[in-house]
Amino acid sequence: ERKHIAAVKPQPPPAILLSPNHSLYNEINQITAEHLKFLEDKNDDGEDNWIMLHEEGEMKVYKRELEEDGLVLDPLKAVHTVKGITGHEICHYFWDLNVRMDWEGTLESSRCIEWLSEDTFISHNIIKRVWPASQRDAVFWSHIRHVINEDEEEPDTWIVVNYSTDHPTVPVGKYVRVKMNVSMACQTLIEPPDDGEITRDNITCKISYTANVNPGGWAPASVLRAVYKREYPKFLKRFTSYVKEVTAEKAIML
Ligand code: 6CM
Repeated sequence: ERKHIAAVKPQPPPAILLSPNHSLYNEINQITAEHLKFLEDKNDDGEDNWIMLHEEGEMKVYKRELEEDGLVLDPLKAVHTVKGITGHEICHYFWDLNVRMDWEGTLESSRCIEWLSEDTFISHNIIKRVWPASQRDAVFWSHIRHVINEDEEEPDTWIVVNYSTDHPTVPVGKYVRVKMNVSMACQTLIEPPDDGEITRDNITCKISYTANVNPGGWAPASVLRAVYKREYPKFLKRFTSYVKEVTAEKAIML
């Protein structure tokens, strides 16, 4: 059954669809590989000091407290399991800039500044102002990739990485520039029905999300931590419901 599914799936490229001569080629492959390695190590970074921030049904959000020069850098990770959607769908909608503003609650605007390749673009994002801090913006590349599992019995992984970069057309100006390293990775579990085609009732998506955000300049620690505690669970709920809603009547993207 599983072999049949694998056989009809298109084969993904082994790496980014970008010329190896491009100045970001190594960085994008390396950062993506680091996220995949962290997943393979079962999110174990050698220390067990993750603090539970929020738990709701299958969704669990954790943070580690980290400050540098008075700036809150708390790494965040979350896991979630959602029925009825695939990892390809989750990653597709997380990556697709055309729909970003349909589910994003923390951005004021988002626009593409350059396409690097079919699977990667750079965007400029203006973040909603949080009182009493100055308003922030972020420039990052977004890369989507399908990673085939060498073990045929194990599910493939879909991953999106959003990673801060510089771009000559958007110098730091009006806003404080946030630096970030974010990943959304998914695996789809398929429970094949005894007969007939696979439907949305037969699929479950396991999601791992990580965010390392540097606010880039002074922001009151207590306000920032309160914003994170409220906004990350809200984002995960809103985004996954959004994907369920928009895919419900569509063909399954395996
Ligand atoms: O991952 C998320 N969204 C992605 C697509 O937009 C992208 C995120 C980019 C923005 C990350 C900004 C984090 C918030 C920074 C707050 C700074 C405010 C300072 C004022 C504090 C007093 O990867 C979902 C992001 C969900 C964020 C909660």
